[in-house]
Amino acid sequence: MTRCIDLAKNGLGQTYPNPMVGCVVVYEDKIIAEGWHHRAGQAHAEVNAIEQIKDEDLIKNATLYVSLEPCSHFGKTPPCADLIVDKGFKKIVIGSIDPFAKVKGKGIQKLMANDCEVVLGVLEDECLDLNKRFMTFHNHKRPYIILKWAESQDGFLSPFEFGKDQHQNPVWLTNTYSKQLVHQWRSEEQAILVGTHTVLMDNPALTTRLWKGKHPLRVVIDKDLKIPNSAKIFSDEAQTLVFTAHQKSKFKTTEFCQIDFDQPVLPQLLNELYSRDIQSLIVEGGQATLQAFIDANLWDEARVFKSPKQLKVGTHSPHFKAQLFQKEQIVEDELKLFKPIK
Ligand code: AOF
Ligand code: ZN
Repeated sequence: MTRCIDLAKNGLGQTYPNPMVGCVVVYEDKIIAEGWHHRAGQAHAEVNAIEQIKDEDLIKNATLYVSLEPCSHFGKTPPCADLIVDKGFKKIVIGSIDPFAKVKGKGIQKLMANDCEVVLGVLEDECLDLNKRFMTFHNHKRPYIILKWAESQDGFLSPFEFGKDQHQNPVWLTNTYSKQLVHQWRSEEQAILVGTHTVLMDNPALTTRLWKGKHPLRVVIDKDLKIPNSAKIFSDEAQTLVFTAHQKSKFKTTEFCQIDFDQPVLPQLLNELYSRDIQSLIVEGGQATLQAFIDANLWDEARVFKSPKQLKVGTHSPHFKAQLFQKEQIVEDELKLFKPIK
C-alpha cells in the first residue's frame, strides 16, 4: 500500500477533479504490475496496472492493492470493479473508501458479490491524507480549508509600526523564502480568500508570481463594494470572485456573487465554491476573517509562520519557522491567539 501511495503521487496536480490513486499487483510476494491515475479523463490506476501484467494466468492467485476503492460507475471511463472481476482477481486490498456519491461502497459491494475477498482500510489514514481535498469536498460538501498567517513571537498578527512621518507601515514578519513558499502553497490550492480590510491595507495581487504554477481563484468578501477598481486583485492575470451584498455584473475577469449578510456568511460562501467544484481554499487573512473561520469551526489545517521578532522589544531578525498543524493537533483555545493591532 505504501508503494500504491508513492505511485499515486506521480499524479500530483494533474488529476483534479479526480483523486490521486495508485495500484500494484502482487504474485508470490513480488510486484508484477503497477500503475497510477495520470490525469482526469484518462485511465484509472487499476487499468494502468492491469495492462502491465504479462501473464494473465497469474491473476487468479495474485492480489491487487489499490489506495482507493475501485469505481463502480461509468464516468469518463468504465468501472474498474467490473474489470477486476472480469480479469479473475480473487483478492483485493483497498486503502480507503471512495466518498464520491456514485461509488461510495458500491465498488466494494460489486467485488464481494462476485466472490472476491476484500481487505479494507490498509494504511487508511495515509490514503485519506493523500486525497484530503477530494475527501473533504465529497464528505463535507465544501472545500478543504487551510488557514495561513504569520505572527510575531509575542503573538501579533499583521502588525503596523509608526514611521518617522507618523505613517503606519506594515512590519514584515516573514522573509523572501517564506513569500516564495506561500506562492507555492497558493499554486497547490484552487482558491484563495481574504477579507476587505486586507485588500484595502495591503493591496495584495494574490497570484503565484514567485512560483511556477497556476493562479488560484481569488475570492474576496467585500460587503459594500469598497475595494477600488484599481486594486491588484482585479488584475487580468487571474479570475476573481467577490462576495457582496449588492448586485453587480461581471467586470473583466471578476465576477460578483450577491449574498445575504444578515445570514451567516461563510456557509453561503462555501456553498457557492462547492457548486463551482472548488475542492480547496487557502485563507490568508486578515485577523477578523481568520477568526470567523475558526469560530465557525470551518477549517482543516493551519499553517503558521512564527517569527522570532518581538514586536514590543523590537529585535529584528529575518528568520522564521513555518509550522504546519493538522486540526486535531490544536485545541480550540490556542487559536484565540490574535492580539489587537497596536
Ligand atoms: C478508481 N481508480 O484511479 C480513480 C478513481 O470520470 P471518471 O471515469 O474518471 O471517474 C472519476 C471518479 O472515479 C472520481 O470522482 C473518483 O470517484 C473515481 N476515481 N477510481 O477506481 C482511479 N482515479
Ligand atoms: Zn476506476
